[in-house]
Amino acid sequence: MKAKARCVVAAITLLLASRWATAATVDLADWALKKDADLYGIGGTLPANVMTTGFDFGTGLGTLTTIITGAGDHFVGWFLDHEIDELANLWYNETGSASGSPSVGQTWEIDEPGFGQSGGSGPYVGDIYNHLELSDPHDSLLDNLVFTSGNDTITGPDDVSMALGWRFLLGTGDEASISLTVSAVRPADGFYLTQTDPDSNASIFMYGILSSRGVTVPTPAPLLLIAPVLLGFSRIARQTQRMRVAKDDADLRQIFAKR
Ligand SMILES: [Ca+2]
Ligand SMILES: [Ca+2]
Ligand SMILES: [Ca+2]
Ligand SMILES: [Ca+2]
Repeated sequence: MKAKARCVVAAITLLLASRWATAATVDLADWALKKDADLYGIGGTLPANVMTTGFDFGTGLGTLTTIITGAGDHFVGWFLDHEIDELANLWYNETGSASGSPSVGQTWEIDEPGFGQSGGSGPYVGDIYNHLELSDPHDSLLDNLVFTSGNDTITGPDDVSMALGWRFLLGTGDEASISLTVSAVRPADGFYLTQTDPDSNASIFMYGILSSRGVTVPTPAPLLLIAPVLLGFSRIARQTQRMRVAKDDADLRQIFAKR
């Protein structure tokens, strides 16, 4: 019996070891926060009312909490560009989906992050980042769609990035707390976004909640006109910030091309 028990323990240990060995690697390549009129991004510093202690900026897993006060309309939106198993199968072999129904005032988007690098579904450039950047307390431009940019839609796979936004109204003395979580564990219910690497058979899940005292959700505003000049300047600034990432991508392509 003792030998049999030892066999069972050994089998379980082997199973657990193999699961650890095959666990996918998740990296956060880029992030941005739009808080009311202000945009924060990679290489910059987040404002003091964003709590990051529960979030790992290396893996992009954990919880980010933003506290908002001040009477009037508000917008809080997060853009996160994760890569799953980039070293094993690169970053553009991934897909995304939305599950459940967003809450009132909540918007979302899953798209290629805006660089249209080679690989994935070809010459396709997503508009998710521009949508986050141009959202404000009066309107969220997040399109509630997967891999759709203007009139262009792809089925993927491609480079997946995800965004969640909230519009809400605060009265005098009100306070809102927006918690955004990215986890490798699928939520039991509620609205959430999924990013999947089918080659790694691995997924991450992004969801959030707005909790508040005395918050009401404003009615939707008409679409704002996009300011092309503003868009151009911000694209240049962001591309400069992303040069390191782009270089890493180029290095990886060279490595894989040699294989
Ligand atoms: Ca991948
Ligand atoms: Ca889009
Ligand atoms: Ca990426
Ligand atoms: Ca990605």
